[in-house]
Amino acid sequence: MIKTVSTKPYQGQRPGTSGLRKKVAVFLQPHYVENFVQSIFDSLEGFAGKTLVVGGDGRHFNREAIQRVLRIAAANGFGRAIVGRGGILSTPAASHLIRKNAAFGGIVLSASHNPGGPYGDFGIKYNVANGGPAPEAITEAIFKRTNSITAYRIVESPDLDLDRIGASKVGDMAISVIDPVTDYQTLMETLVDFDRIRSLFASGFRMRFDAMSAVTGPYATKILEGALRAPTGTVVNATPEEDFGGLHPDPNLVHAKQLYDLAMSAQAPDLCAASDGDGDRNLVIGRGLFVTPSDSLAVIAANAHLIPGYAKGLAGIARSMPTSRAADRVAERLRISLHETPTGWKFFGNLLDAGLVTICGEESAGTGSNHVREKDGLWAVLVWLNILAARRQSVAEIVSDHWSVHGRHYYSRHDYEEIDADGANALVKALRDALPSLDGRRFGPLEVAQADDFAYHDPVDHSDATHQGVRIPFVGDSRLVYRLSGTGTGGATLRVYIERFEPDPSRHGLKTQNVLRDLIALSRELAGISRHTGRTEPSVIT
Ligand code: VG1
Ligand code: CO
Repeated sequence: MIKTVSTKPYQGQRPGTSGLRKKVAVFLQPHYVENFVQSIFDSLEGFAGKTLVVGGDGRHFNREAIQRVLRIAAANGFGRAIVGRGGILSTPAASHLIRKNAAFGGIVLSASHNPGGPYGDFGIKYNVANGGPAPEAITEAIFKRTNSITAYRIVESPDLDLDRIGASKVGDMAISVIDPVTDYQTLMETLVDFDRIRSLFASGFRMRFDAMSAVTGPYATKILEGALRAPTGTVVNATPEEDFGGLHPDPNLVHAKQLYDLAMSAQAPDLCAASDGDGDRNLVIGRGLFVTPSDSLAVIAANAHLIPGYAKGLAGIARSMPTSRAADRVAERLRISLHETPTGWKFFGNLLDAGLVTICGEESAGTGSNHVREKDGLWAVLVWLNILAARRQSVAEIVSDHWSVHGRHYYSRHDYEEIDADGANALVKALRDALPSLDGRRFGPLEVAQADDFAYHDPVDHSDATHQGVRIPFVGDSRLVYRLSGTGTGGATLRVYIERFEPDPSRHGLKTQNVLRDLIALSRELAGISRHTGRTEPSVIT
């Protein structure tokens, strides 16, 4: 039943910030998926007879890809596969299943917040036994293998019925098709105070959760409207669609604009929230106030003692380098350690495994904790609900209270999407070359302090990651950061992160883009953005 099929390498199967992401059309090329999946297994050892978790965000090609992954896994000797019904598993739920079942690893099929459908994007990511994304040593080994692969192994078997819960087989490999929500919900019940949130909803608290026609729909409906008894209709766009209803499942102020407008309107519910394609990102907006993900991380950390799962205190906090330093101020006050890592959740895994940190976050709408090894969108929303239920204040009150204690980090990210890759690389190179001449330089009232190209030394496995983004801090705690995206599928995307610290509470209610105006202008001038990219304005501002 096992067939060996000869194949030839495809160029460019290098996993980026979070797995291999390409246009669907690229994945549809003959053997493209098979090459990559076989390359994953060729880069691993010791999985014979072990368990693999398989699921995806339900986008176009998800079902087909899962059938192929299962056939290749069976042919390579995995003993069992756990598959979400309908091929659906949110990224954090997959991470939990790997951990709970002591699986060898998992394959998550997702391009996350990227658009889906036949003309959209697809992605494949490998997660290791701790439930987290494979570290760079493994992703690089996989990439190497894709360049030399000559054959893959696959079993010949009929398609697995993905919609029927229960046991079956693909080749000699046992299959368990499971409900994707049950285990995840049980985990949430151990962390968050469900009784308290139920009484919050019973008291008339109103929220809207926009699942963006993506994977969190079933999770949010069952947990928010089911277990927590939020009114029916709280969760909108709750059915996962293969093309996300033709929209971009990215929970930011651009792609979740309707939700944002509602939150800013007279009819605003107490809380608006959303999650992305694969359920690992979150958006939190109070009535009249968008909470930046950087602030969200800081507020969650500062209030963690109100949440049963974290009542004993935090070991430490980790944030990706471009994330604002709001969390650093909380860590300082709590006298716990703060770790600054490169962009991408894979860099948090070792810190979490070693017990050095409890809570992690990224400016890109990612927040999570040691309960899994991925960021977790619905978890962040539940944690916010727990804080709101415990404090019985509005989101705006909680956040302004936070700023008055810690100061406010005004923060914005400007993305220049789908620019020419050569121009983008030239821009970054010019910035790097200019670094030695930047220290101490003055731009109007702004004086540069120790600019560098961020490098990370992992304190646990002692691996090094270099060239992780150019940091230009200024005296007085303002900062510019530049890096190129590692998740895009067309050209290059330049991300510019702009931050200004404001200690004075009388200046905490200003408009972010106004407060950052001079830094924004400087960000363009300093990097020659229009010269290198031909763009004078970013495509997305968050
Ligand atoms: C982006 C974000 C990063 C996040 C990654 C995966 O990466 O900036 O913080 O970890 O997406 O998120 P990049 O390289 O494009 O900046 V997800 O929800 O798309 O898996
Ligand atoms: Co995602």
